[in-house]
Amino acid sequence: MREPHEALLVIDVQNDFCPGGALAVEGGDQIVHGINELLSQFHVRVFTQDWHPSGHSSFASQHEGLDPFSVTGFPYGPQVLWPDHCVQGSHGAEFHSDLNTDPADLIIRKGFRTSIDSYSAFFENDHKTPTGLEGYLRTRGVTHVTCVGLALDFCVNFSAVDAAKLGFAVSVRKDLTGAIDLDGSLAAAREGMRAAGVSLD
Ligand code: VGL
Ligand code: ZN
Repeated sequence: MREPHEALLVIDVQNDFCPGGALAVEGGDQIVHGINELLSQFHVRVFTQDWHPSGHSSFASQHEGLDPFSVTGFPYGPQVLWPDHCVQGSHGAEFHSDLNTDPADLIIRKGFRTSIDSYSAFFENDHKTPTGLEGYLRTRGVTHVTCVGLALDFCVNFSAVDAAKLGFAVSVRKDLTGAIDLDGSLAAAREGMRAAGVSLD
């Protein structure tokens, strides 16, 4: 068993990020068993769920003439345009059916504001709007966060870097993640996490 001040953060293990899903990560389903096993070691367990309204501004379908995986300017900076995914209430937004969600203390939903995307479990993509997770973890006495889930180069990366910036000690269990790897995003994510002091093992 881990120490009481250590939390496990299980990020976006949802059907749309698994093979057959709208934004599938290769092997995304193969991490589920390992995550289930790891859950029993932690006192504090938080899951995130990407949870977009239909017509979300991050969907390429809302931008005439722009293709999925292209990048466009949003008020808060560059934003990748995604295929429609994790639409609230859809099968794609549900957790993978083999993921044991019973041990979750808290399930935090993100990306539910139409005009702003949210990769990180802590802040939306404006890097300002908080999700409330920081306060939750602090009031539970958490100082260490272990991140697993999907996708390593987007939501896991942003969550891990934000956690480190907030002063948590952060490690990412790379074997329990999977990457989208879009135009060098994986290499950039690795470098960003390293620079933020995240341990990637
Ligand atoms: C994610 C792209 C769009 C993720 C979520 O979970 O990494 N990536 N929405
Ligand atoms: Zn999303």
